[in-house]
Amino acid sequence: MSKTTNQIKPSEITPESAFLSRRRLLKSAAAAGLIPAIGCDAAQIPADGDFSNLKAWPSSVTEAPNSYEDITQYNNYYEFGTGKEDPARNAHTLVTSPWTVEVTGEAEKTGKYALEDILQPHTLEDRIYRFRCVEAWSMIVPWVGFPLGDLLARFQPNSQAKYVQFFTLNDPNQMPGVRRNVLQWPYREGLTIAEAMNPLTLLTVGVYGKVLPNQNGAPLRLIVPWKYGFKSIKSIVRIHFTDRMPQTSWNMSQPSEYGFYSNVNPNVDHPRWSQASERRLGSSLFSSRIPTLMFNGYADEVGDLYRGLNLVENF
Ligand SMILES: Nc1nc2c(c(=O)[nH]1)N[C@H]1C(S)=C(S)[C@@H](COP(=O)(O)O)O[C@H]1N2
Ligand SMILES: [Mo]
Repeated sequence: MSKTTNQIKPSEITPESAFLSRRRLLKSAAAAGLIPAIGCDAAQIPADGDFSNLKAWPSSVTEAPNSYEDITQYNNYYEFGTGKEDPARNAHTLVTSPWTVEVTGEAEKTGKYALEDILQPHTLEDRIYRFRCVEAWSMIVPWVGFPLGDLLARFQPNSQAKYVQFFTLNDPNQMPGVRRNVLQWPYREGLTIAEAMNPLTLLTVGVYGKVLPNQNGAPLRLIVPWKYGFKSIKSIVRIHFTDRMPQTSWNMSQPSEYGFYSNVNPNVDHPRWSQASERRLGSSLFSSRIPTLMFNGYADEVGDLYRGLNLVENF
């Protein structure tokens, strides 16, 4: 991966080894009953960018995480350009504070919420997830966040709320990429309400124990680890509860290639390439590709959501 002009000083990054050993320490302390399994610290964006008291999530994958550099220098964020190195170079113009999220549609408590109020009652967790792009590269990422469902419940969605739609900021002054019609802006995505409430679906504010860099979707993004990466929408400014299957940017641009569900599925190929295997980012170019797992390896957790659904038709 080549260097960019927007390098984060090494001194600002928790060394990966220190981060991971702190994580092991937390985990064993929790197992020994030394610290409560559920923390009671209210979540907030720390001024120094460094989260503390993260609760280590027991179900994290044990594969070695990718490097901080892989995760933050090779990105998809079309609002800042379509090249993989464009977001790290360009996303410094995004203003992430103050940040407001608007809640609309089929819920009791709609309105505008400051980011602080969104985060306040929640406990942040450190979860190491597999993350796979539809383009067949993948990473292992230690995200910081809390279950989206815990937030959605606070808005009291009503019985008409069958789906949830999300929107990214759309500001040509901050986002040079939205001046070109490569996608329909604002970037939008959606989930069924059951997918949104699944405990794996993570509302994400950090990576490697640090506040999310802009290029990874600061200050608030989704991570849906059993779906292709484009479902994991960045820099969310609106959450909309609806009774219909909502529009999603990639489906609008190319419906035959990008379905609403977009569950990782090695048996259903993209029309232009195979989805049976993937290339783990950062591994040697000469190493062979690894097989892609059904639901990206999360079949035990989410398989029940799709019982009886034809996954070839509902791709
Ligand atoms: N708003 C917005 N969200 C987005 C995208 C984007 O272009 N705009 N790209 C998606 C795609 S295709 C992927 S693979 C992931 C990449 O996330 P990462 O850069 O943190 O690895 O973000 C997703 N979320
Ligand atoms: Mo992607």
